Amino acid sequence: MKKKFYITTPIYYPSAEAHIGHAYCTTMCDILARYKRMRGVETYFLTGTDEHGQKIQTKAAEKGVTPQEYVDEIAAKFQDLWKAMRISNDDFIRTTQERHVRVVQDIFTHFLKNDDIYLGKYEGWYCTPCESFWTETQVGEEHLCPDCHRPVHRDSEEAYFFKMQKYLPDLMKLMDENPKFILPISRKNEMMNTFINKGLDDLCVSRTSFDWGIQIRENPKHVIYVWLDALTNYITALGYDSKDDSLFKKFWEDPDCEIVHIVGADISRFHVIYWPMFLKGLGLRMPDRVFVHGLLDLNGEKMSKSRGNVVSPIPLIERYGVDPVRWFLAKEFSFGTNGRFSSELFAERTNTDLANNYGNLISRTVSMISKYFEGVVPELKNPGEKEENIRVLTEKTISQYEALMDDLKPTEALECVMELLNVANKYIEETQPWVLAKEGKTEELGNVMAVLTNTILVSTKLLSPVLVESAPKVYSSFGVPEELQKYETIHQFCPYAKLKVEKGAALFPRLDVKVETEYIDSISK
Ligand code: ME8
Repeated sequence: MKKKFYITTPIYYPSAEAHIGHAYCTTMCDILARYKRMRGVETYFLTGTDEHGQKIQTKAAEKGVTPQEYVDEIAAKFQDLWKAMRISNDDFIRTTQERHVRVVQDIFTHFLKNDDIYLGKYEGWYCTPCESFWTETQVGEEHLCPDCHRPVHRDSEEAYFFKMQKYLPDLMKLMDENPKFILPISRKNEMMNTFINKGLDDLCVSRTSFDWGIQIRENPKHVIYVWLDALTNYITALGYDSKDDSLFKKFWEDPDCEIVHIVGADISRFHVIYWPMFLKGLGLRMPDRVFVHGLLDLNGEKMSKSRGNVVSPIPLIERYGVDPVRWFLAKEFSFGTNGRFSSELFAERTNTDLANNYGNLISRTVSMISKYFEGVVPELKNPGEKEENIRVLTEKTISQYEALMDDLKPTEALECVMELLNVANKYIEETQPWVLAKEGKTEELGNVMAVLTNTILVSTKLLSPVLVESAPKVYSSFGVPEELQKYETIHQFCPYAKLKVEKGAALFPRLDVKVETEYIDSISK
């Protein structure tokens, strides 16, 4: 494991309000960042908004506000959502900020001087009312604008291009030498077959048909194409090419920092092909991994504002608290595959994992310790085979969890913890503490309570990157001092003797699936 960790989300377009799909990616990054911090890895977590481009300009005009006013309002909403989701980002970059704009202009100048970029002509099908170029496939045989459906005509405009062939050998080498550069591994073939092997045209990196973008100093009628502007956020946010570049030195230049970009499948090619080429042109190191996560649909349909089917996380958080929402996103489907949100899946996931497994174990254990030991966690004395089995399983769970988290498989890591909790629930059935109590077998009964407490608190540590609100509540109901909340103590077996437990309200009340399904469906629009 490297000593440092730099993790990024895509910077989202503030062209519409954030929905649960955006929250998905940001939450997964947050979980990974919190996990690394918990392991003592120096971590930097970046998210932000991608604020330039024609779409934003058009939306602002429709609303009768300036583009800047428009993005200010939506960027603030994104930030509010991240607060509500308890996202622990270290910075929030906005591409309209001066710290970004100036550096992007410098980068463009560098590319021009370095002969990476040349001035040429962009040719395509042009729609005059929409001021947009379209490709052959987009206009179809009838040659109609895919947006307004009016006829288009062949046209060309002056534009700058980035030479794609120049760094292609470097890109191929990068992919060959680093089998984990694109993750999941299956995405690599897709990338090679769909894009790289078909040949790469030079990338158009400027536009003259609109002006809401970063101006090219050398030729001010051009603005920089939004992807060159957007991708560079990952370094401008760290202070690349600025007076204070200490974060850049620390989290980009240091080979002992693992750099991970998490992106949705819709934008993987920009990160896997263009971004490494831009970095090569700048003479900078490559990220370690580009992890491509799947997309979330709503009841089997693609989520989109225009279809009127999006779910905002806010009403869910207001009704259920943030943890069930974070849990659903992390656990419902494996990171890297496509998934689904539906009201039933949400309610059932909450019930199965949080109410019936984790929550139930906690409430049973707390009640039994209160009933049989006056609320004081007993000491483990002369443990038997069952206790030893759980100790071994706990160790195995910890190491599997760590390996899976480090390998960017958080869903599977959480599943291991759920299995440990399941075993602990079964251990109650097997040992039947109520019988031990009746028979006066106090030492055995105490051991069961000590082992259950240990299992709960080890699991709480492992789940704490996800369950940010509940983990502190569990610690407080077991009276765990700060020292024992530290991750370093995780390998101690049953160090919790003499702590005083306190019965509280159920952490995860069981949801009535029918009632909650109706409620959630009423707020999805
Ligand atoms: O593409 N399910 O911004 P964007 C899961 N500005 N994730 C989803 C999702 C869904 N239904 N919908 C969106 C852009 N996402 C550019 C990025 S980066 C230098 C520039 C997530 O607002 C997913 O991570 O369209 C996807 O890649 C990203 O939001 C796209 O956000």
